[in-house]
Amino acid sequence: MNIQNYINGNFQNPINNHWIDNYNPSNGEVYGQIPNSTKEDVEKAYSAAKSAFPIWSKTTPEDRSRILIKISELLEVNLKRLAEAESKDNGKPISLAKAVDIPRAASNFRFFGNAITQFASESHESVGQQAINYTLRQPIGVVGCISPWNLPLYLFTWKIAPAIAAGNCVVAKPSEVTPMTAYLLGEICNEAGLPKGVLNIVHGLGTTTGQAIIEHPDIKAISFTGGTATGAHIAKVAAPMFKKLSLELGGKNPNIIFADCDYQDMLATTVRSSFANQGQVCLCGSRIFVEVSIYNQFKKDFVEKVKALTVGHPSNEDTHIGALVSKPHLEKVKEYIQIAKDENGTVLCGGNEVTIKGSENGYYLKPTVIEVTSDECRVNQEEIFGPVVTIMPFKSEDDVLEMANKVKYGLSATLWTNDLKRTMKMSNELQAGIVWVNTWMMRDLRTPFGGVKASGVGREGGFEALRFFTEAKNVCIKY
Ligand code: TXE
Repeated sequence: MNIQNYINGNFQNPINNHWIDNYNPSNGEVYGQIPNSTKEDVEKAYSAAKSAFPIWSKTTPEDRSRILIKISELLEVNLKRLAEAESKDNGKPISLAKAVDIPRAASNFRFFGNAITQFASESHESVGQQAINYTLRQPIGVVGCISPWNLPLYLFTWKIAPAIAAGNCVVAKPSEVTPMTAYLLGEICNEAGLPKGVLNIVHGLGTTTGQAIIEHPDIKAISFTGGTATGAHIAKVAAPMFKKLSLELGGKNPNIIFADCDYQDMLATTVRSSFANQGQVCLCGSRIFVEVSIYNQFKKDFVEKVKALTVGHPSNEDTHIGALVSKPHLEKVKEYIQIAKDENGTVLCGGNEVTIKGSENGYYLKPTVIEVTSDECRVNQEEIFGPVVTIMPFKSEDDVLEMANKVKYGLSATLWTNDLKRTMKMSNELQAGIVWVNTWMMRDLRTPFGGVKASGVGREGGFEALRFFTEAKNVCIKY
């Protein structure tokens, strides 16, 4: 199926009529084409957004809210169709797309549709000076949203929903690897009555289409989720233009297990936090540290559970582990397994590709557990972003804290313990934007979301996102 750009409420071909193949990771076949958009297409999208801005930015929060909630409802109505498209485009198990990705996209619109009606200005009476100060929260104008392939509609809408809720108009680019549900979102926005030009979706490569968005002098803010190297590049390009940036980048998250935890709960969740979406979630706990007294027991039980996971076709309801997103990504992950072996790591299970009958050219890899002897080896330091985790024992709180923090990333951390003192100490000292204690991936959309160090700058979620997508202006009136 070929898809088109969505500009000014219309679906259209790229100006140069150049196209990129879109692959189905479950069988390695090309199943459609997407626009290979250029600077000219981005300019067209920008013009549409610019024209829509004066009216959209003056609509009431209630009017915007009504449209966002309508989009949310239509995403729910179309859940099955969207989940199937997402699973085919990305390789993720259909059960995951149905239960998590698409419902979350709907929640994003519902949440920000409601949040904007509660996003109140602050005011202060400056006692003694006979003045009153208040803060206007004004939309920025035209903003850029660029999203990755791992959670395609989930992350695309996580940016778009707050941007338009706050009164901005958007030029957005989904990943060229997984464009399908972003394309379908355009249809839904039209049906929900979103005015033309408020959202414009341009498809294409990062280095051309994405680059045109970040270089555009009048796109004043960029919300980006993707790789750390791309984030650094965006920061460099954007700095001389003083663009506002929100960068959600890679992670190498520690999963720290103490002997006093609820063992069965921890075990089941650790399987999920290691391999959900084939380990292609920036929040996956890819470095597992286990207190030495339970290390051997954990190793045995964990490997047993991982071996029982079903690697299969993404459209099969029983599949736990679907296909990796692309051939180059599969090759990258396999390279890391070799690097682990070269660095004296022991592959406890997995480590090799899987052939699925009827889909022999799909990108399937067995979930892989590697026992490492040093926390400093490359597989423990670099983001692999696949179904590969490392495990190693630790002796004390201080030892594990040091190892957990000794990476360039700082997105999330998971802690398993029932000791309150330890919980407080560790959660204060772990270098991460999110710390989960005795759970993983439990999300409340009101909370701030983002990382420290090489995991990015800025926070998404709740009022943080609405603050990002607005400029604060102080007005001081003397009376
Ligand atoms: O990401 P890219 P890739 C990590 C993960 C993965 C690695 C690379 O480790 O293996 O990043 O993945 C657009 N100007 N994460 O190469 O390139 C691109 O088109 C503007 C972590 O797929 O960063 C896509 O839309 N845009 C992550 C988006 O950026 C550009 C999720 C992300 O692509 C651009 C995904 C440019 N010059 C990968 N170059 C997470 N944090 O969840 C690329 N893009």
